[in-house]
Amino acid sequence: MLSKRKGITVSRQIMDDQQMHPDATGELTGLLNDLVVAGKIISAEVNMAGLADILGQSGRTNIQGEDVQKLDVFANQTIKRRMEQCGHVCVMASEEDDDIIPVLDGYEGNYTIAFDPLDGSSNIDVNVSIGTIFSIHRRVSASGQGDEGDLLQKGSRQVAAGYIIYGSSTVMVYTTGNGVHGFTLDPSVGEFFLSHPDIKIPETSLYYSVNEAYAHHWFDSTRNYIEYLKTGGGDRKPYSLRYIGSLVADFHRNLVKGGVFLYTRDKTSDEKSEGKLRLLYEAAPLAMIVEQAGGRAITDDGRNILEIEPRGLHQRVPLIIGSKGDVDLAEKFLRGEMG
Ligand code: AHM
Ligand code: MG
Repeated sequence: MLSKRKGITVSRQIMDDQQMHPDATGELTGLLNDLVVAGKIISAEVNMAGLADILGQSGRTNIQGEDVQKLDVFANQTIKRRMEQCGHVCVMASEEDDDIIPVLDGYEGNYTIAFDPLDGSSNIDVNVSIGTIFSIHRRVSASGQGDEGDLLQKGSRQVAAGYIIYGSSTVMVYTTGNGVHGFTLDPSVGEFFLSHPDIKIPETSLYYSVNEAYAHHWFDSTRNYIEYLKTGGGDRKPYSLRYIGSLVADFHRNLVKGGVFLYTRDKTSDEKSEGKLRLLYEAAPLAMIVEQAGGRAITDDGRNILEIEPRGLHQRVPLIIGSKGDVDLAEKFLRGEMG
């Protein structure tokens, strides 16, 4: 039925999702709709990236009437401002902030949001796709301002997760646990329209995404797995490497075309002893999306990402995510069943 409809807006889809939950109060719908607004504001700013230098910093103000800021700071502030007064959130966490972020007094709601405001930010200055990733849980505390405990919930308890990718076009992908849908922003009318209904990630692929420069630091299981993928053999085709260095962009390509992304532990560096990516802002939300699309997400010691109990807001986690057949194969190498 989904595919027969035409011109479906993201707001329409969010309301349809709500109707699948008879007890729903509309709070999650309201929250997601406010996130859509934040995404549009950030998208407009991203599209102006670089022009500030040409037009002159003082000559240009942004939508809030302020001087132009760095994009990652702008994205962070935009989401915080929308969420703190939307009335549906009790506490927030951002990859860019050390501590939990309160909401405005009197506006406390029943949900929490954790977000990476602009993932892949090292790519901002070079016109490579970047994106906002978000993860939403129902609060566990009773009322008032939320606390860290509300945010430190495992990924399997997420009620919604998604991302907005600012690329050749702006695309929002989200799930509320009833499949994954993608929407493309039509900038001429400022509306997201359904472009990728009920996304299913291909079962296996011919692409792997990893920073291969770290190969000499990898554990043998990772090295053997990648070697196996890229060398092919028998009637198996060799895989190709696709690595953008912007997780949200690498993930989106793999979700649509099939592929496996890895950021595993690093043998030599303490700093990367748990990989680089963050559980709350990156791994858990993308894991919910990939599972809803028929894929898998695990750590490099075979744990399901969605079952990890977070110990801290900025906890890092090794991540292997993508097409189910490719992740299953990685697991065999991790277990020593292949290699
Ligand atoms: P960021 O949140 O500071 O942008 O860092 C996360 C990014 C991911 O988007 C990307 O997958 C990874 O860092 C790339 O790291 P590396 O340069 O080590 O390959
Ligand atoms: Mg990031």
